[in-house]
Parts: sequence; C-alpha cells; structure tokens
Amino acid sequence: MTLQFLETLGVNKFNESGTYSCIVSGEANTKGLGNSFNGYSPVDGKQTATFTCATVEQFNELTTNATEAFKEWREVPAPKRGELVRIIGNLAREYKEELAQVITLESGKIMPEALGEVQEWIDVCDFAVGLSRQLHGLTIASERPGHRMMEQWLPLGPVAVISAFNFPMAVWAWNTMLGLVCGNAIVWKPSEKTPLCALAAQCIVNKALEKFSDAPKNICSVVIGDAEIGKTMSADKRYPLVSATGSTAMGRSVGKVVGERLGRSLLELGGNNAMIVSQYADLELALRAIVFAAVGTAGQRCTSLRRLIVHSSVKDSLVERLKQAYSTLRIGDPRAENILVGPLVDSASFESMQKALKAAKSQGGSIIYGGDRVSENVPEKGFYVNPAIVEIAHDAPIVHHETFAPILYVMTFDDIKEAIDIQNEVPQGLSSAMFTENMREAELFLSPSGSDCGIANINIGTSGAEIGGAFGGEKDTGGGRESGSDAWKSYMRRSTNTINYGGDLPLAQGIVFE
Ligand code: UN1
Repeated sequence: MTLQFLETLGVNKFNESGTYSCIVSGEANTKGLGNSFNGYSPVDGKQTATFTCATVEQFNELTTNATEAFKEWREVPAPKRGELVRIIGNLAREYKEELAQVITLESGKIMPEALGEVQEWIDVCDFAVGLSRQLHGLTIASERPGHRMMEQWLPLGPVAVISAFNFPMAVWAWNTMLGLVCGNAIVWKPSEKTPLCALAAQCIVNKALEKFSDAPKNICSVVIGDAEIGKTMSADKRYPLVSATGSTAMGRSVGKVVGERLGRSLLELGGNNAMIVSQYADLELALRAIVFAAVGTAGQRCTSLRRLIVHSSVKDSLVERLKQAYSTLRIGDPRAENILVGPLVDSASFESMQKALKAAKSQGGSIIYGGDRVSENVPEKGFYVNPAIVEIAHDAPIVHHETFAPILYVMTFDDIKEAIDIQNEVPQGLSSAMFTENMREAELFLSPSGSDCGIANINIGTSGAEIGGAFGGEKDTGGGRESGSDAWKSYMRRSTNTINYGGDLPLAQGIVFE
C-alpha cells in the first residue's frame, strides 16, 4: 500500500522490495534475517506491510553499536544534548499531521487523539530541553573538617525501551527524549502491531541527526523483533535499564529476567482505574469525564476508566444520563471527522471483550448498555463495538481483571471509606479519580488512607495525564515512573562524591585507626 504520509515522512525508504528493514538507526538500515510477519490496520483490517524480525545475532551487533555511541554521547555536555532534542521536537511539530496519520493507521486511534499523542511527544521534548540544564544533584554537609560532599547524576548506558501498541509514539518519546538529554543511547523495540509508527519516529530522529553533527549516528535505533528479541534485550547486561510498557504479564517476565541479572527495570503496566462519584459531585462534570475516560481510545488506554463506584443515592440518575450519552457516541472510521470511538486493535481484542462480558454475566453482572459489534457505517473488517456498561458487584472476579476494551463496570457504595476500599482492592494501581465538591472527601482520597494509585485526581477523569507529572503506578502496575517531575533520575546513575581538601585524613563516625 502506498500512503502519501509514509512517503512524506520518508518511511518508504526502509521498504526494499516489499519488506521493511528491521534495524534502523542514523547509520544502519538493515534487513531482517528472522521471521517475517504482516502488519494489519485496525481501521479496515487491510494489510499495511510486511516486516522481518531481527535475529539475535543482528540484535547483538546493534547493541555493540549502541554501546559505542553511548561512550561518545556521554561526553557531550547535557545542554548540548538538549539541542538535539529541541531539533527533534521542532521536526515533530512540522510533521505532526503525518505522524498522527501513521498512529491512526496502526493503532486505530481517532485523529484528534493521535494528534494529542504527537503533542505529548512535542511537550516532552520541551520538558527535556529545559531539563538538559537542570540535571542537578545536591551538596551535602560533611561531618569531617576540610571535606566536601556532593552527588552527581551521570549518564547510565544504553537503555532498552519496549512499548505497546496503544501509545505507539508517546511512550517511546517519554523514555527517549529524557534518556537522550541524560546522555544515554536508546534501543527501541516497538509493539509488533505498530512497527511503522516506530520507523516514522525514527525518520524524525534521523532528520534531526542530519542537522546536528555532535551526536553519534547510532544514538537512537529501532529494532523490529518478536518476544525472543524482547527476552534477549532484557537478559543483556549491556542494558543497565530496561523500560517496558505493556501488560502485567509482559512486565512480569521482563522484570524477572532483568532482576535475575540485577539490572534496573522501569515498568509501566496494566491499570484497573476507578472513579468514585460521591453524592456531593457535580454530576454534569462527572458525566463528561466518565465518557472521555471510559470510551476514549476505545477503552484501550492503560489509564482508561474501568470501574465506576457511585454513591447509591445518585447511581440511577447518573447511569441514566450515561446511557443517554453513550447512545449519541459517533462510532466509526477513526480517520473521518467527528468520530469519537474508533475500532479495537484486532479480533483477539474483540474476543477478549466478549469473553469478559460473558464472565461478567456469569458472575451476576448485567449488561445494561452496548457490548456488541457495530457493523453499520464502519469499514467492513474492523472490530468496532458499542462501549459496554455493566452493573456488577465490586468483588466479582472479572472486575479485578484488566480487559483492554471499553467495558465500564458500575457498582455502588454508601460510605466514602468503603468506596476507597473498593477502589484499592484490585491488584493494579495506576490511575484513580474522585468527583466531589466536599473538601473532606477529596482530601481523604489524596491522604495516606486514600487512593493507593500512582495517579489520584479530583474532579477530572483517570486518563489524559499531562507530561509534566511523573506517570506510572503501584502494585501490578509495576512501580515505575516515566515522563515528568523527577522521573529523569531513573535514566541516570547517582555518584556520591566526598572530596578531602584538608591536609588530614579524619575517618567518618569518629573512628580512630592508628
Ligand atoms: C498509556 O496508555 O500507556 O494519561 C499511556 C494518559 C496518556 C498516556 C497513556 N497521557 O492517558
């Protein structure tokens, strides 16, 4: 398939006689010697392209090149490294529309959300450029005379990035823009569902590298590979850090392999995000937030709203308004204007949604809205669905499981502490929200006895976080933090330095050793 936006971005040049290169960096452009596979667009089920995977040998060579590039890059002053990221950000601005089109093609996300995803990339570039002058450590008072203590944050090494289909550019950008200013080389294994997104992002990096002569060309690369490559990456000691975003099952296996060699892993895994709606909530505001968080990206964000915990006195009226709002959703081709809900990513995703709905019914739940496949006014082979609303008990096993599809489980509470317990009782701990105008309830939710998630919001939904905050969560979500705040520290090594400028050698803790 020839698509103008792929040509404009330059992705086509990696396509040699029908198959895309599996390793692309500023220098290399290598054909894969591993298995080949086809990509399909969720929009209409049509084949996008053919790809081959890298073999373990090819990957090893890539890692050697990245390690060499790191050794050069760590010597470049951080503010200078920021200049490369500034150029990347400006190019992402210039090609925003085309980049969004690739995201929509491969993930099925509607265009406004795809544009928003590229905006996250642009925003994190701005953040990282500022950070490149702010990678500061502390000075610490030494207990010894004539001594000074300080800490420095130093580049870490090549960083492996594993990302998922649902945010095929933004999550890589969070890791990479920060990783680059921190002085690291980046090797990225994208989801096999979104290889063109990775090659498109790499095209932007390559354009930036052409304009910036101070960076080694292998500082940033993409490797298209299967689970075997993911495992090899995780096991390879040359990567001091493996940053992985995706399912809890994937994170568990990456975490185990990295842990075995005592490497660092930064995990951002599944969520099972809840919103508590109190009797003191502004229901109109809550309604709008629920709809965006539950059906946006067709329920395929890690921050998607999956559990709605409503005060029993307002449940009926809220659910009625919610059903009404769901009935007006425009579901269809995500490339078309005014569409709000695009397709699920593939048939497996549709099947897992159906399986979850069946389980919900058998566990005493009732589907009060949607759940079925939409076949009218949508491209034929795409998996389009009516988002589902299910009334069910908070402790039904299916409610504690993350299904990556638009299913909203609704349950009730009477006491605010009980609502917080329900919110916290699932294995995952990514995002959470409370709608209330009552200050005591709001503060309780944010207090040590409140939400146990990495993200806790008041009067906004669970999804759509800004890049300025640290992003990630606890428990089965993996504990990692990416993006803003001081998440950059994960991409550096801390060196504690004590300097003796006196003429004596006093020992700490007053020890006399003579
Ligand atoms: C994800 O789904 O992996 O907060 C990331 C959000 C987005 C990022 C989601 N900014 O919904």
